[in-house]
Amino acid sequence: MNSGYLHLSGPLADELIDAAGLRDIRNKVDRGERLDFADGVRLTECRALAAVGLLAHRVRTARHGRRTYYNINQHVNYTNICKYSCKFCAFAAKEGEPRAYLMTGEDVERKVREKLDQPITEVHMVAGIHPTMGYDYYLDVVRGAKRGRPDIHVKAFTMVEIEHMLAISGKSEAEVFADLREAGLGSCPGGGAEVLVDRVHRAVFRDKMGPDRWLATARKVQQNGFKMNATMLYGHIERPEERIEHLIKLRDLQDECGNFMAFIPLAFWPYHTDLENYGHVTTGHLDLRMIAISRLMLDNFDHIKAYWIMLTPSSAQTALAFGANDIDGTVTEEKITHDAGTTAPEVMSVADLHHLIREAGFVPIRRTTTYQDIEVFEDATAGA
Ligand code: V47
Repeated sequence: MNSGYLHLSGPLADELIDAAGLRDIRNKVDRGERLDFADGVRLTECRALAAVGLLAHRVRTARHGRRTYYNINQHVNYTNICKYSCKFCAFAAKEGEPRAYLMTGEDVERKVREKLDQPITEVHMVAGIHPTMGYDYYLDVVRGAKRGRPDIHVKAFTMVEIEHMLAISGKSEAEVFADLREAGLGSCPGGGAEVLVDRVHRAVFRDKMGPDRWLATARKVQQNGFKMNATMLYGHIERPEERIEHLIKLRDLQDECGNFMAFIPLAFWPYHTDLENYGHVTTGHLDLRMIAISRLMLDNFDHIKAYWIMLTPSSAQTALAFGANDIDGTVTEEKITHDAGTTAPEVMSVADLHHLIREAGFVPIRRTTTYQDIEVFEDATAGA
């Protein structure tokens, strides 16, 4: 495979991008210059999706070549009981409802132990905001995971959960982060950001934390030495320019703190939510555009993740040629998107992840949560 394929550069590629009206943006991208809000809006409007994807693929291959990451992970959604009633969520339940559940630290330990036969390196834990469980409960679920598998990386708690802990702990910020570190927290996932725009927040996320509080909590997490991811929940009532506003807010915070690892655009699934009859499930077109625009706007993020659970495996695979360099992991058991009707399976084998990555022309790399290589599968017969 030559570098022409890799970077899709040269006069023909340039001509295609220019014909799409993106010559000035191409020049900025080739010079490594930052794109501004107006550039981002034009990328949302450009009808020639292939040209937007080509530009994003250039950035992706310049950073990562054909390297494409995945990990062997396990999701544990430790409770669905939540004091909030966000319109976009099908997962949350109120106490006493038949579908409500609450895991103890021991339950989490058992869940993690159930999978000891698999080479899992990460447990991803997020949940509802329980109205009455105390601060120690959150430390217990982390400790439970670590007891179950002491060498596992615990990536847990969205900014909503972290802010809640800070509020109920009766302790200082530094003490709470020290407690979490001591319990075994390794990093934080990117959920809960939804759309970092007040209009959207007021309409869909009700009394849950708004954009400023999400960003302020992410700043605290990063200033206290934790790495984290960032997400955007797109494909509901937000406008294209609001997606760009969201990306620029994250880019600004990354300039300031620098501890975001990956950005993950999350495709909204509407079933069993209050937005079920609002519009459409996201399309392949929008999913690929979101990945590409994220890669182009977030010049200070190392990784763009195509989360196959929300994108579906087919779109996630295609996204690898539109700017994404990570496809998430085996996942094992996922509730949030499945409650909202995703058609993706609940688990993906390593062989299937390798197949998706290889068939699209990329090299699978099994990684740690913080993007250290565990194994590079250059040879088509290795490890799959
Ligand atoms: O915060 C909720 C979203 C998030 C729906 O950091 C929905 O590596 C689609 O953040 N349709 C949780 N999405 C998932 C998450 C995540 C996933 C994978 C990897 C990482 C990471 C983080 O799911 C929530 C919310 O934004 N969500 N409801 C729904 N109906």
